[in-house]
Amino acid sequence: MNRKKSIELFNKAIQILPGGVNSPVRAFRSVGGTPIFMQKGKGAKVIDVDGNEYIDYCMSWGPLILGHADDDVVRSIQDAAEHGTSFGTPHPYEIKLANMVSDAFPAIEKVRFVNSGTESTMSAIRLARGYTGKDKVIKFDGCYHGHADFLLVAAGSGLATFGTPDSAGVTSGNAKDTLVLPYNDLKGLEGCLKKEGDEVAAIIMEPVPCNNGLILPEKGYLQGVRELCDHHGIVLIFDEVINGFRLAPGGAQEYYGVKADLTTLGKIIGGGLPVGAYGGRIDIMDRISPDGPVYQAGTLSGNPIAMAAGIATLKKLADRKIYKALKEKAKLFRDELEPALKRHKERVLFSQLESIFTFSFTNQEQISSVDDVKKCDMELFASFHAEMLSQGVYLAPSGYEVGFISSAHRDKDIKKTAEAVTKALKKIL
Ligand code: KE4
Repeated sequence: MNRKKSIELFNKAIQILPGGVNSPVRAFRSVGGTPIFMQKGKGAKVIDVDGNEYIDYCMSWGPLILGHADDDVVRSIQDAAEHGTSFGTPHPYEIKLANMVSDAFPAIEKVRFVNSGTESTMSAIRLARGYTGKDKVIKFDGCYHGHADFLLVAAGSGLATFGTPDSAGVTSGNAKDTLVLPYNDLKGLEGCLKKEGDEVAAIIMEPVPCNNGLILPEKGYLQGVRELCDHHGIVLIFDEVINGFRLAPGGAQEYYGVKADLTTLGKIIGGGLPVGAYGGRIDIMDRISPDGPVYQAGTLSGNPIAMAAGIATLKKLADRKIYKALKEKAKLFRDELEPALKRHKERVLFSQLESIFTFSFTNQEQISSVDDVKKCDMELFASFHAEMLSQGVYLAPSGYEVGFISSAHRDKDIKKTAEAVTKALKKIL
């Protein structure tokens, strides 16, 4: 494929933007080659600056469950923009989107909008510490919760891609209150809480981790964490920035029937615009300024255009028909892949949960922990990624990320993708 313009633009970008990007994982560092500059997207397709077309499964890392430039979402943005972009005052759309979020997540009795997933997790943890008066926070290895200092400890996503679980610039003072435990290890958590439980303000976790590929919770694990939090008076924060409105309208909480005390959201609730949110039990949320002593603020929080995009998106998800369609698309994908996956079953594992999937180059039959992920061949993933690109399929440029099917992916897109996977696996394996 001709990528001349992307290369030219990248050479300009690296003069002024660190790594030529505004978010590290976009830099293609773990898959090699030059990042591709996109020009336009519609439905399941994206077109790069050289005019090459791809079927997209990165989907802006999760927000675009309706696909690119959904007509209703675009129209809602246009209508909102004509009335002004931002007022720094309350706006009716904030109430509307908040109620839509709460309708989907019964555990969210009150919610505060921010501008990113990072802001939502950072604020939720400050709130949990303010509410409990305790300092320590537990996270699980390989889960990524954005780039707040105290969470850049054994994180996944971009950091896992660079294989540097800690980040420079995070002081030991900041990291010392963050305990990192293995995911899916209830015994380990129980043991840790026996010692540290009295000092732990919160446990934050991706119920279904999607930043080290796709890791599935073992049966009873999430319920077990819930019970340990109840026993020790610990605030359970489910980081549903990816899971929320993806696994089901009510995210992992609806999907697995486990309620969190606080929930963080992002991505889908902004419909592709910058929106994050944290919310939960009213007795906790009432501690947030201006009602309570825990401070948190944001110039563009609840921005009316972003709210409008979120409202248009959640409106289409509310009738739930889309989730049935996504399930069928995901099944079609797996069925079409079956022969190739069987042929190469010693070399590649296809993991899938609803419309989330990942390809891991390993002979393992299941990925249940970061240690399992570390045994995967990321060099092979890089070759796979390049092969798929050459066949017009855009996967997230990292073996630690996941792919997303949207309601805009048609059966013929999925069949074409499965053919491309079959050819790519044949070539690289
Ligand atoms: P943002 O600050 O990037 O909006 O959200 C941080 C975040 C929080 N929680 C979870 C579970 C997340 O997955 C994320 C961000 N996800 C990554 C990719 N998986 C964003 C991509 C990027 O960093 O560019």
